[in-house]
Amino acid sequence: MSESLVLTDTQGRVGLITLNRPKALNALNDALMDELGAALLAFDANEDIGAIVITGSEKAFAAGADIGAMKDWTYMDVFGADYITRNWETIRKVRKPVIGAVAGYALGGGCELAMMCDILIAADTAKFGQPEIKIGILPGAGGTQRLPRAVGKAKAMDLVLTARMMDAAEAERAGLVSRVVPADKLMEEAMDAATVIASMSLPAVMMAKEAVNRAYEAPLNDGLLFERRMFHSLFGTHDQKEGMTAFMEKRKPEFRNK
Ligand code: CO8
Repeated sequence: MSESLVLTDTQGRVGLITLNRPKALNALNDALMDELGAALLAFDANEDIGAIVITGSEKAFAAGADIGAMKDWTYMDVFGADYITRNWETIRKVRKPVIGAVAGYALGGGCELAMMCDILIAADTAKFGQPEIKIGILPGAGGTQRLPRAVGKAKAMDLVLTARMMDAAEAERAGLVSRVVPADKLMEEAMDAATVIASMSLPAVMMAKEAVNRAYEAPLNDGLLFERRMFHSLFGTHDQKEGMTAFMEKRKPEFRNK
């Protein structure tokens, strides 16, 4: 039997997903994306899990979609069928927070996958890029849309048109990643951040994620209204009462995630 292309593990309330195609630098093919989608949805549905971490290997988070698999595709293979696309967007269905822990290359579809995570923590070895132009295509899973939103048009255009890579320090300055840490501390940092998130009240965490994402999708007035309604609705939860009561009583809250 062939080895899984995606490994899963749990640590407390954190679900860890490791892309496991290291010899091909985690090049993303259908089989891997199917396994990744299934792992994400399983953790999302698991009430013992409060946050998810996705990582790759030391050398590569993922070096892009599998060029060998794509090489002979025709227009109708890509447009007419659901090759590769069928599980590309599954991560967007996940309602719990997803942290991307990136070491080494995050290129093409790998960078696009990273950008679909809610928080990116990078090792100082991380390299981000959208080099598709070098092989006669353009980014096809959000690279031309999410990258400009994250780093601005100037840098996105530079990366997409020249295919140059951006190192971790530049990615942090540009706002693509939230933290850069030494490579040997990457997993500790990512798991710690996920553990902190998973210790919060799940309804508040899920609504906060949804509300921040709204900022990318809605005009300010709509986003503000959405946030306000989410805020109101949390007053219907046990955890709001418990969180505020615990603060007043100077003790740790005991959230029930409801
Ligand atoms: N696809 C397939 N195989 C790959 C890929 C890839 N993207 N990247 C690396 N590999 C393989 C290599 O072929 C090599 O295999 P082998 O050992 O059998 O020869 C192995 O991984 C190791 O790679 P290298 O020997 O090249 O390692 P280096 O350290 O010399 O170089 C690089 C590392 C710079 C990362 C180099 O491998 C590289 O440039 N890779 C390709 C990067 C790239 O162009 N990525 C974009 C791909 S296109 C894309 O992602 C479009 C996404 C659209 C998604 C749309 C969905 C809807």
